[in-house]
Amino acid sequence: MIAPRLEWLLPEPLLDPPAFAGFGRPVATLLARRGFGDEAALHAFLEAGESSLHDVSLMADADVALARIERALDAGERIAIWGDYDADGMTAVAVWAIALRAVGAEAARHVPSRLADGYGLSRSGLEQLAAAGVGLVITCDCGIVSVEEVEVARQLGMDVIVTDHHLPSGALPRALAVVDPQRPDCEYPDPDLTGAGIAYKMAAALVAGRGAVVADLAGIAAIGTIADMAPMTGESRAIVRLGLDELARSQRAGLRALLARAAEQPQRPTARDLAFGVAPRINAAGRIDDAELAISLLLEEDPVAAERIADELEEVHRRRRDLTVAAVEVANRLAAGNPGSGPIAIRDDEWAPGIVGLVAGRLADSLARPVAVAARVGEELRGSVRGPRDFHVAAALEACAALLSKRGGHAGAGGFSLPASGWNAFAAAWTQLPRPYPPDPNRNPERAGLLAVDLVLPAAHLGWTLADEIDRLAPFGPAHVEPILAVTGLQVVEARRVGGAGEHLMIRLRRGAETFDAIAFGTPLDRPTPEPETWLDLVGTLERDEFQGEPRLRLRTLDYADAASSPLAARRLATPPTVAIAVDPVAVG
Ligand SMILES: [Mn+2]
Repeated sequence: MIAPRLEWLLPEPLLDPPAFAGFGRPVATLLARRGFGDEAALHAFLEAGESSLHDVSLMADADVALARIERALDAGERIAIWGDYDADGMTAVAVWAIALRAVGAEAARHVPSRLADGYGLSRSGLEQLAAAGVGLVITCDCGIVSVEEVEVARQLGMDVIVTDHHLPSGALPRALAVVDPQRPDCEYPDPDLTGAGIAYKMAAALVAGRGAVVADLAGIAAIGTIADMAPMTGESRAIVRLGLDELARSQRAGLRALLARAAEQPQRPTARDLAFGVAPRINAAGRIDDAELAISLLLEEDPVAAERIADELEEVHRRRRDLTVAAVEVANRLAAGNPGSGPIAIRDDEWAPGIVGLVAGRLADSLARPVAVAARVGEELRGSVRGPRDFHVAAALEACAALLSKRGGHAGAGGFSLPASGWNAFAAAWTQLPRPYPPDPNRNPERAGLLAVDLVLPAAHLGWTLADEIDRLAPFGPAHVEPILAVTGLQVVEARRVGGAGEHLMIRLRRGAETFDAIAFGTPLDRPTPEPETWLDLVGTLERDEFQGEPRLRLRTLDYADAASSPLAARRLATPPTVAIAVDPVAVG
């Protein structure tokens, strides 16, 4: 008997879902669960695009900022873009650079080095810009907390326009304009835009205002929007939909070279390609090389140069991947010495500081515990924290403030630095923090191994109609995830281990006279292989792929269990006998 490996969180059955034109009962059930009340709301969501964008003037200071940029353009004043070394920040820089070029200005670019400078504005960088004759600095994806540095810029005779989406820390910087929907006094209807999303809104307004036309602004902003995990709702969804269309048709040599390497079908890139192919490549440059490498690729218009830069970035990406795999292996060994469910602190001075966030993320996901990971930079340790939802990372770092030289972040992620000599004291304090944090006796620590199911489905519904309907709900992302299905009524034909070390499990299943394939990537080796002829319930997502040149569907499986011991068994028994079918008595829901 095979029991489930994870705990399946089944949705409450929905007996009478509303109808949505063009969607069958299963997807209609899903849509009702996601809060769509009527056709109009659903249509607005699915067709999000140009008409769903809000007027940028609704953002506090946006008009002041645009007027100041106009003045700089008219006067031929030197403009600099100050960005960040992650994919959101780098794509925001590229959006501004392309837009300013379209209206006749070649802007200077300044992206700090993760290693040498760290995040945000700095005195030395501002002094360089002032010495180069810059009169106006536009920040993107940073600047809202750079209160002191904005004073430095003023003393150097430069105006600053801050565009950012991070939370202010108390007083706003005294910049000429502060464009940030997280400003407490900003009444912009959509607070979830990323740095690249805000750059797109502002830059598109600038270009339109000057009567110019330029391609690829939404396409590049879509990359940053997805990289920064913006919810796939609201204006971010509209930018991603517009951007995917634009990327498909883009003539920009750098984008074409990047998509050729990072998208499954470069002529039809998807949100998944951006998340798992494009964004990691751009991020790799900022993590272990120079952010400018990725930005120059986004901007490149010459095909020969684009190929060369794309190859170079590809190599950086491969190196970043190898470094991460090796570091996660070591980190897992180090974490094994920390039983329990409390916070963990891990340090290895061999690790590249640019990958500690990735290592912390992998461990926090697999262990469902708060994880702090640090590496050495000179006399200092730089670290990154990720944690489950019951652990407020920024608040927890605040509790260790006395032991840290720098700290910052939000609920789910954060960063810190401290003198190398202070590690033991920090690790001791950190690992003693309670879970949940802040302590709340009514909140249970999140457990590892929960699997939230969106829809329970008899196998008869698995097919192209369902796949097409689910496709129409894309792009998926936070707040609108790819539907996870629990499927029942499948009998095993054969199951076998595949992959170099047998780490994946391939299951061929039968429903009636047809076969249906399932693939479970990364199935632990101690998981039993299902026996032929047994009935299996499976949880996973519906995936299109190609087999011997023919399109086919398969279930990308996250967990499976014998029908008799699966969490669906209880629901099967609850079904009235009048609708019971021998092998398939579970209703959609
Ligand atoms: Mn960002």
